[in-house]
Amino acid sequence: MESVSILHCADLHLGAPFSGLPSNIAAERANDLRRAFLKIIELCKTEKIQLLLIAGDLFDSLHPPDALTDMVRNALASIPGTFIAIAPGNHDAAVFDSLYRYHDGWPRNVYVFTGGFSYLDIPVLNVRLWGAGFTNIYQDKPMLAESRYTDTPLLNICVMHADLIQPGGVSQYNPVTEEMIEKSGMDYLALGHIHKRSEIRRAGAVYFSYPGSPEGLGFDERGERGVYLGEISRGVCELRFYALNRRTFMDIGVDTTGLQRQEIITRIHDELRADKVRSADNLIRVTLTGTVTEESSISPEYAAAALSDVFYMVLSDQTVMDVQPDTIRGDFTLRNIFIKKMQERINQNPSDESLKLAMKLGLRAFNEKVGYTGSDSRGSLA
Ligand SMILES: [Mn+2]
Repeated sequence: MESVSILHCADLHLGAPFSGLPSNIAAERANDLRRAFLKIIELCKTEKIQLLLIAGDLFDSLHPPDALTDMVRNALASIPGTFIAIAPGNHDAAVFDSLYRYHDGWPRNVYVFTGGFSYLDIPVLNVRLWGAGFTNIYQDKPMLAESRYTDTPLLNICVMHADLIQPGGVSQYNPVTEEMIEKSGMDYLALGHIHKRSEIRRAGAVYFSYPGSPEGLGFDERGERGVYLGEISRGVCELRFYALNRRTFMDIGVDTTGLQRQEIITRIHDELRADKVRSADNLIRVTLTGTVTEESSISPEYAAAALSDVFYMVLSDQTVMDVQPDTIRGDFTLRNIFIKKMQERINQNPSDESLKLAMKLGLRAFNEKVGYTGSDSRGSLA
């Protein structure tokens, strides 16, 4: 049976600003996205991919910088043996002055869907290639449609950016339901938009999937990330997931109750070891909960030093401090007065988190040098 080898990717978001991260970390992440793209190009060569499907949001913005678009076009031109289909998404919609509309600027092996649902035949691949492109950041009418032209000996393969919704639901991002997919008559539907990977799914005779974003774009995009690749023939879909993320976003929570400082750090390292990428490449958010004592309390500076092998770390300290007044030097110490006054104010305003933080920082000041430079949400760098 005739089959075609495909690589299905989506949501690379090249040029994303990573504005929530410090500028040097954000610059590294921008490089990581370019690296993921170039890795996809390399896979097309090594895996002899005949059809590369890019299901939207290849770029993070409507008008990415020339240096970026030149890099992308050169890379695509470097795999002339692979046919490339791009379906613009809501982030890189084919608006009137979109780079996708400068047809001369794209290599001959690239086809961009810059409008409504349509197809082109690629007889050499035995494929009828379907797709649609966003022409605006919103696309509230469904683009996928039934067509009698799917009645062909060619394989019907479709690429588009679309939001899979429940029947009766709504979306401004090209809504599609399983029922619509089933009726589409496709052999494979390559979707983009949802950044969390789906399994290879099936609606009736139609296989479909979301590969997700190949590099996480924030702490809500955790775990292994990558693309789908493999062979498709009529009634058969043999795609496998290929992880290519350079780094992993991780959310690490530790209940500090009863733990020493070093034990808390060990727990964090244990979680880091469970990930497949090197801990030096991870972006972690550490949330501490439970009760700490002055001795076990972890300052941002302590965490930064103890986890200096991690690429990027942000500490969210939600612990409650178990405050013990001085007993050795009698009751009337500066420290005890501070504790008493702070406790009174906390009792008056129990919901004011800044008072609890002030208590923690003040107690730290009695014990050690305090070089506290900002809120708990600031990160520290390896
Ligand atoms: Mn996206």
